[in-house]
Amino acid sequence: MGSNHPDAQLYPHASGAALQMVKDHEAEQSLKLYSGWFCPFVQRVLIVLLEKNIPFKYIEVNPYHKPQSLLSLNPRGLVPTLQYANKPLYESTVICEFLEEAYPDSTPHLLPKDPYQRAYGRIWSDFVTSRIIPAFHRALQYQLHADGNSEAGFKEVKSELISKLREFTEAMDPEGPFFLGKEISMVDLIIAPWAVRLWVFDHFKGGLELGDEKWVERWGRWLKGIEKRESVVKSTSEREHYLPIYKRYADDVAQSELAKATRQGRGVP
Ligand SMILES: N[C@@H](CCC(=O)N[C@@H](CS)C(=O)NCC(=O)O)C(=O)O
Repeated sequence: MGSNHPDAQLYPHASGAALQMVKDHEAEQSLKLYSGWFCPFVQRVLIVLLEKNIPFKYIEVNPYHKPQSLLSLNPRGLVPTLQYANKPLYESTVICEFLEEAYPDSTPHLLPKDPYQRAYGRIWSDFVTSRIIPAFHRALQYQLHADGNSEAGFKEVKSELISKLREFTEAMDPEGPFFLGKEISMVDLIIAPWAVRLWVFDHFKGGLELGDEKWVERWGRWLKGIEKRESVVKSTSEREHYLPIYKRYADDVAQSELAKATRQGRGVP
């Protein structure tokens, strides 16, 4: 690992709306977030921090050129990594729930009070990480012209992703606009970074073609609420800078832990 990692050549920092957000979080704070501006797992945590208006310091690191400062906190060398009262935490979903618990007075509350609703949201948050993200990457990394692959195989991986999005959508509160109803909650934020990156399929893979079944209208209504959410907008960089990163996934040459896991049929690292 180190500077010769093939994915290390990245645009060096956030851009667009996210650049301003980074500037707003440059001052010293006891809570520090080690981030990669492009990383959807980081964006989960940023969305929670911004939603709840929790003070934090943003620290940009390149996780493909792992600095010692990151490795000494997180032996996995992945972002997001959080430093809280000088102690490290990692794993985006763990960090998101931790923030909810460690800042009980910061609103909105992202985990519902009702234990059933809370557990229900967790089932679907887990579904995002264990089913939707792997399906997203299998479809994105599929190489039509590779040995053993075919138009039918490509259709199958795209259909798999669509059917996962459908399952997720059909589990939503029918009225919404958010997953559990009127209020935004953790599960909305856990999937948001991938939902706002679905354009990669239009750009690199000829589109997903969700169709016009009933669930698509509900998905669209949910997505509209998420896309314009301030925390989502403020944690998103300019599309042109995501393009070279996602091109490496679309060409299936990315060497990130996630890209390798996808190739080997494993789940999210
Ligand atoms: N399971 C981790 C995944 C985090 C992750 O894969 N982060 C990527 C950036 S988006 C990373 O740090 N990659 C470095 C590498 O692959 O070596 C989480 O949820 O936080």
